[in-house]
Amino acid sequence: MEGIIESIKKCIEFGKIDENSPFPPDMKGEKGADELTAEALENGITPGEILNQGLIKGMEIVGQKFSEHKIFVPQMLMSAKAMDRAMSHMKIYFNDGSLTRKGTFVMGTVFGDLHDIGKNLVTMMIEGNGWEVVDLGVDVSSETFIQKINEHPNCIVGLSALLTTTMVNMEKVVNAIKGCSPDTKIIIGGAPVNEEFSIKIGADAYSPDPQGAVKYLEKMVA
Ligand code: B1M
Repeated sequence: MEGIIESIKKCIEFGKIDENSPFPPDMKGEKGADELTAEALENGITPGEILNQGLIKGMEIVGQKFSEHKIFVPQMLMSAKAMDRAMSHMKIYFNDGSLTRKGTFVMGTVFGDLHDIGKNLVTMMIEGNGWEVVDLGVDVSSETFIQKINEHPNCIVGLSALLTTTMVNMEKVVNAIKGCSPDTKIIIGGAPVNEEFSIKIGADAYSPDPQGAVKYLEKMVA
């Protein structure tokens, strides 16, 4: 049984979606995250074990490698696809309450900004680490963030911006959120921002990459 969990972890780490997927070339013809997750469930392995020992552990390795520049965006996207496929078998257990999420993460690219590739990587990593993600998309107003925070009490908020002209909008969003909901934690990221900027605008944290955001969230629920 340990073997199948290890194989699931490996499929996530290397982005092996299913038996037919040609990527990665050295795993061609082997079963992927899709078949192995279904098989593990059929063999009576608990959804919790599959999620925590296989899928999340695999995603942690992906995040670590990305932070260390050992893998790049395309590999990370393949891992996210493998994760998505495996999670399609797990949805039923979240719905019936036998699996629970670690918390809710509300994420968006701030108003004026249409870049979403980095945001999507962050949300995929966070979802893959066991969080419910409410992805608000791009060009998100302060009002929309506040509305979603009200709908998801105790959520943690993530803001992304890629332009020097929209990073200033982050400050407006942070002020608006903190004005209505001072205890809501906010993490920011995106190419033009840094730790110093995050402190200046009153955000609670900054991360240069998805893995840093995952670690911050983990700290919040530890
Ligand atoms: Co735009 N663009 N763009 N663009 N674009 C940049 C950002 C730019 C640096 C290009 C350049 O001039 N060299 C430049 C910004 C200059 C500046 O502000 N200093 C720029 C510009 C000027 C523009 C337009 C104004 C161009 C124009 O129309 N004249 C326009 C603006 C539109 C708008 O937003 N209102 C524009 C438009 C576009 C496209 C629509 C064509 C497209 C976006 C498509 C899309 O996102 N769906 C686009 C793209 C693709 C880029 C580049 C080429 C790539 C951005 C990207 O996706 N990077 C970019 C140049 C570059 O970076 N080489 C550029 C890959 C992505 C994985 O990285 O988003 O940084 P990134 O995310 C990282 C981290 O930052 C971090 O994690 C991710 C993974 O490591 N991260 C977080 C991000 N958010 C986080 C949140 C966190 C934690 C970590 O916690 C919450």
